[in-house]
Amino acid sequence: MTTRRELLIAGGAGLSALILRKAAAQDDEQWRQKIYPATLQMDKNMEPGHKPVVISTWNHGMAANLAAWEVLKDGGRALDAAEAGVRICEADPAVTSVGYGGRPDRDGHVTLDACCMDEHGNAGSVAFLQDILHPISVARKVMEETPHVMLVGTGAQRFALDQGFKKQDLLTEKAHKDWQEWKKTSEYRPWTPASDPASDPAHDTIGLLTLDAAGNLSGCCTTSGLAYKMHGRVGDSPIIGAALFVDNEVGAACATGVGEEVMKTVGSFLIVELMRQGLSPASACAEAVARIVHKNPQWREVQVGYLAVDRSGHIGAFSLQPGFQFALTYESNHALLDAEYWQES
Ligand code: SD4
Repeated sequence: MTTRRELLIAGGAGLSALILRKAAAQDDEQWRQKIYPATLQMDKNMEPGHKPVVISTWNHGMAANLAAWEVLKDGGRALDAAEAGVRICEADPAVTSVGYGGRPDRDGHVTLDACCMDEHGNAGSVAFLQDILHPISVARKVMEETPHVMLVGTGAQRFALDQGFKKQDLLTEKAHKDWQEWKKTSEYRPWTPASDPASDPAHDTIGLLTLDAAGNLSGCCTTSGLAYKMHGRVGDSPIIGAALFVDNEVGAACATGVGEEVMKTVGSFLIVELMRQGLSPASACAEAVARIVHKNPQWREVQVGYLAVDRSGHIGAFSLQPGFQFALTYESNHALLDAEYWQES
């Protein structure tokens, strides 16, 4: 039998795609009912979208959203709001996977990945950047001041210093102590559901999406990456299309979790393209998680969470494992919510 996925691939363009998608719709519905029933129910009861709106990953997204909201509520630009939001986490030493206070790699270096995208499809990114407090603002400078999209390592740092950013040691005493403790076993485990089912302090990248009053979308993502990663490892967070993608005609998506899984499935780009084909933000996020499950037999060992917003302000969230929370802010609403997660059929 032809699978839904084959039908989608076969139907690459125009009318034939439409016909094939319709033919697949019934199978599709049954498959979705089985795998993510709550998301589907949410789709059916989909309320009108919200504009402006901010959505971001994890508990620390609450503070970030408030900073973003300050910009949006007065009619500010989505990109300015997104940058203002994630800068809060970059500067907060209590957030152990972003900027200052972030856990180091296994050699004791805090190395930063960040990217941003605006309503025009412009993108900027830095990877493996060290000793700069606000990598997101360097990424924005790359976007706005250079002909490039991505700068890495010492080149990114040199560019940041040229732009007036100051050097700062980002390894806090606490992160240093935790690293020393980790070195006693040097056991590297990006995520272990059995030992830490509800939350994982090694996972708290901030991805933040904004829709402003003018109807424009933007997004930012910033992280110190997976704790105790190999020196030189770069995750999904600075990769346009993986941890972040924005298409003003359709929507925006961002990711958190084990970046290798997100990169291999180009998660955020996939979500935006699925929304373009008509999936709701929630179903598109669920489908992106389904790709990981489909491709990786070890999927129970990793966490990935996705967020999405469409251009009408409908939002979606979905994760591979339980425990993924996201912050949602619009009008007088400001809440931390649990994402739906993959159910084994
Ligand atoms: C990475 N995606 O470096 C990041 C880590 C992360 O929540 O999202 N943690 O792979």
